[in-house]
Amino acid sequence: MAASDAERRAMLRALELAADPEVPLGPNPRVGCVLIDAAGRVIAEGRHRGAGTPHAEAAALAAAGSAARGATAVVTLEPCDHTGRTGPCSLALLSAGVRRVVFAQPDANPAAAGGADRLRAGGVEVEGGLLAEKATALNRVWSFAVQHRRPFVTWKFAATLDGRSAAADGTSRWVSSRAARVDAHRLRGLCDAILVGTGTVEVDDPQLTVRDEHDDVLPRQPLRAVMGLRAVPPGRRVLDDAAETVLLRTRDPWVALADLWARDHQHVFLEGGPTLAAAFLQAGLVDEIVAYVAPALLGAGQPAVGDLCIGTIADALRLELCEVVTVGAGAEANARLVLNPSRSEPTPAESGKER
Ligand code: AOF
Ligand code: ZN
Repeated sequence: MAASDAERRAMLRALELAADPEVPLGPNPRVGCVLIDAAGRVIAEGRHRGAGTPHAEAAALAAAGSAARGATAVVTLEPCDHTGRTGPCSLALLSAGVRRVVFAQPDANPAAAGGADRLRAGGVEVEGGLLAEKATALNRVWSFAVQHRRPFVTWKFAATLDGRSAAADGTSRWVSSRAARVDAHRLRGLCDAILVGTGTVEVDDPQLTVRDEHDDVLPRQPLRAVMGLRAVPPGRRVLDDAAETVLLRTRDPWVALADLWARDHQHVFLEGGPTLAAAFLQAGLVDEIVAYVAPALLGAGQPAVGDLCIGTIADALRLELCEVVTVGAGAEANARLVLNPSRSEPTPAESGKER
């Protein structure tokens, strides 16, 4: 039976619960659940509050108590069917006597999937896919990471209009405006690991923390990861106690991501220099690009990305432009571009034939 209007309303509420910005980002998805009775009235609500805490369904069932019997559970993610940090929601819903389950996104995690089948086998009516795009968008990083079994990689860089990240004499502070740097810190804070190479640590000595607009270090910090075979010189700011730091003794992007994945990290903010960026791009391991472009020209100096071994325009790495916004105003104004590295075909004007 297709979803009713009441179930649709309940799903919109469940999505609201799932999107709670107070819930810390971590290895788990954002999930909300609303239990409604046969008349469409809300019996109880639940949301997932971070790794190790009850799943949204379990939270809603606990709030409903015996009133869950005969109810419909409306949940943003297919109920899980595994014992991970907590028990299977499929069995919890069955033993609570829920009559019907409506979910949005199918469980992307192969280890936990199968809840819909288990519930159907137990005699529960199950309907999947209601407002699935909204739920999937909410968990885009989590869905990608559990499917690919590696972290989602956002490569962030700041450059001048001619793509330079440092001037000819090596100076690079500050390419982007203050407003752009504050914006970049906000994005850093949404990731769970910041990755740079040993070269960047040696040359720029960044602290790699998330700071607010007053430059104060925020309480919750992503992991700082430094990859490369060179040792990190003592006294570097990345080794301070403002956040945890790991040293990944590899130059191989796949090895670095496997290590971060094994540590439960799902969203890597790649902030390395041109060599590291080129290595990740060539390995096909950049999933999103955030570029801050300053209205300035250098004409010489270090490019934002190193050699990609592309010799001719036909081989250019084509990017899909997803968003262009102005960050800051007046002298502070920079452009923020969000791009997707999936290859799209060049238009004839771009292909160089007309020139
Ligand atoms: C959540 N919250 O509300 C739901 C999840 O390690 P565990 O036991 O917390 O299980 C995590 C998996 O459970 C997760 O990858 C997803 O597939 C499924 N459902 N997870 O964190 C929830 N419903
Ligand atoms: Zn569950």
